[in-house]
Amino acid sequence: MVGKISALAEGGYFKTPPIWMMRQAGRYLPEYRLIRASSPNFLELCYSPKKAADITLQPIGRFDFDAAIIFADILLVADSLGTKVEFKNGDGPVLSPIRNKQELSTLKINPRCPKLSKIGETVSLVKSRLGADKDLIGFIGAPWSVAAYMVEGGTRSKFELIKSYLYKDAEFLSELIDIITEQSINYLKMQIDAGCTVVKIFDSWAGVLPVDEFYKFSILPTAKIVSSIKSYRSDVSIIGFPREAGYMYEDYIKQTGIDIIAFDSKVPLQVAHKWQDELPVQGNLDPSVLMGSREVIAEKLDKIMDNLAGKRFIFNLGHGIVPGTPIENVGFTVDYIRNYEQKKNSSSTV
Ligand code: 1CP
Repeated sequence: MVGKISALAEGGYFKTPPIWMMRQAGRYLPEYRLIRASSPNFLELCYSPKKAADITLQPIGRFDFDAAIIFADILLVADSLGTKVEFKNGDGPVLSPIRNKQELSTLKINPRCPKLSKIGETVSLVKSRLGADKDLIGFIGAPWSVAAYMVEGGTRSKFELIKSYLYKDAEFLSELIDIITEQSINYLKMQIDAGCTVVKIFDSWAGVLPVDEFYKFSILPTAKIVSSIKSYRSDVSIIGFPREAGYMYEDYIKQTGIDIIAFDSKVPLQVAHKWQDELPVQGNLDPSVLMGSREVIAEKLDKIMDNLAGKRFIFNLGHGIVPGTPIENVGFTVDYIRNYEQKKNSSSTV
């Protein structure tokens, strides 16, 4: 038996689309906050297989999502290369920055990093407890997005510093991206060996790249990762998410070799509908909609389903769930999508 996302990537179709949500394990869940309160260090929590497996399965227990995504973070790759990474409560990540060749030379590619092997243990634990009808999603940050945090030393709204390197020292940037790419391939292979059936590449900051640089620093490294993974295990499906890539989504789809495109809330549904002739699409409810009334949520879900459910589709958000999201609205959304077909048929026969 394969999960629905894997089946879609292999050409299957479901009238009722599979559903999961980005950041489905996280702060909007009281059961997550409970474990988190007893583990002040976020990275240590990621490296605790038993706790990370419990967290991964929390949203499956509550909402019966069609896929579990391993509780971890895209910045673990930076940590594994030797960068100091800290999550200060509420302020996002803080990293020891990599801004010159000397700092770059401190990074070490490590195919059997003991810390990352903890994530392999999490994958195995989750796998043993997850129904065979569900996909288990592993992930990495795309090299560009991980590099953005490493150069900036944390989250920035426009990533102006790393963007300056595009033009003043592209060679340094290429070297950094190559190192991240190689370590990410090692890490993805390990997640796949441990039992992930789907992997996702989060290029969260792809949207800050201009056209030429988008080819060089988003598409090319992603294509390299995809071809390595495909030659390693051709049965694993790869989801690409070049967030806010705008007009560049189509080249990304054509040139990276990904199996499924995840798209953000700014992509018009008619555009995603056209992409469905080429590959399954995943998206794109704005996470803030889940803060709205049931009427508003239903109206937005109708629009997404009417446009996309007729072809290969995975229901998801356009970005991660916001911490203050009412849990009832997540449950309402899952039920609404699952009952949609039936509701449509009964209203058309009245
Ligand atoms: O305080 C806490 O409890 C930590 C909050 C948190 C969580 C729950 C962070 C910090 N990371 C995570 C888990 C996580 N991160 C998952 C697995 C859980 C799931 O999806 O259910 C995943 C897939 C990620 C991926 C991730 N981390 C991305 C890519 C997706 C995206 O949101 O664009 C990014 C950019 C990060 C970096 C990150 N991790 C955490 C923070 C606060 C940040 C910075 C975000 C930013 O720069 O705005």
